Amino acid sequence: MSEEPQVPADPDDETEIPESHPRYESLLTRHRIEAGLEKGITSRQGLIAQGRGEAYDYLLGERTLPSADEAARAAAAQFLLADHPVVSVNGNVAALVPGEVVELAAVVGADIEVNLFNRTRERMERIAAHFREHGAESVKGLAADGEIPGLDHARATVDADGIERADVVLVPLEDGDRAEALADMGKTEIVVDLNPLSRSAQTAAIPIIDNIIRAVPNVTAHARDLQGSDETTLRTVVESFDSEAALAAAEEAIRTGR
Ligand code: PTJ
Repeated sequence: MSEEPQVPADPDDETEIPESHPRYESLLTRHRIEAGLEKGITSRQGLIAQGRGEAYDYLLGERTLPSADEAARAAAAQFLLADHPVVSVNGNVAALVPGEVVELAAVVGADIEVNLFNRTRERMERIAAHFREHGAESVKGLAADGEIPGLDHARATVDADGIERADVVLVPLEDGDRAEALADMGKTEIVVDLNPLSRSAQTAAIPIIDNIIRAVPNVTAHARDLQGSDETTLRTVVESFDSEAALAAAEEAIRTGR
């Protein structure tokens, strides 16, 4: 007699996913993205982006590489050195790590700004409300009075007192065009992306090649650890990070499985 399957194919509630399951994190991620789609915060393209990310995560061994951990520490130091840090969030980030983003922003004193590839007023408002439900006091992105030069109108729209004036921006799961345009504005860019070959990762000052589910809490943990460090210590952490070596280490891990 066959045993009952341990994991429902389509759990209604994420607490139904057993933590002991070997692919727990992947199932949890899928569940959150599906729920995000149902709530109208994640786009249908977001499902495809998630599938692409998952494939890279599988090849990376669904773990945080030592090089990704170093990147997360450098990101935390860079945030603590910033005057106007911003965490840019889209429909996938909102679905996957809303509470974790709110916590990170609080620890490093960053603003949260909704910035969408497929921008609609309705989805902007839903995502902002979703972050407020998860504890964000204010969420930027709806003023839409600023601009990223070099992009078409919808994708260029930002808040003047948010991303436009930011010195350090975390852009997770970003498309390459916008990551490049932000870097061209002179911003110090921290990217979270599972693909070390993506243009966003290649453009970033600090590319974190890791699943956002692991990366955001890891940056927060490093920020807590580094809080209270003097400027010289923080600068040393940032300057000793080698982005090219980190990208190469991730590519090597994908190619060799080590
Ligand atoms: O909500 P919107 O309208 O802003 O749209 C968001 C998406 C993600 C649909 C949009 O930005 C997009 O199409 O992105 P791309 O060009 O597919 O790039 C997404 C990148 O994120 C890819 O390189 C994926 O490998 C990576 N990625 C996907 N899921 C994860 C991830 N990286 C880290 N963690 C993940 N869970």
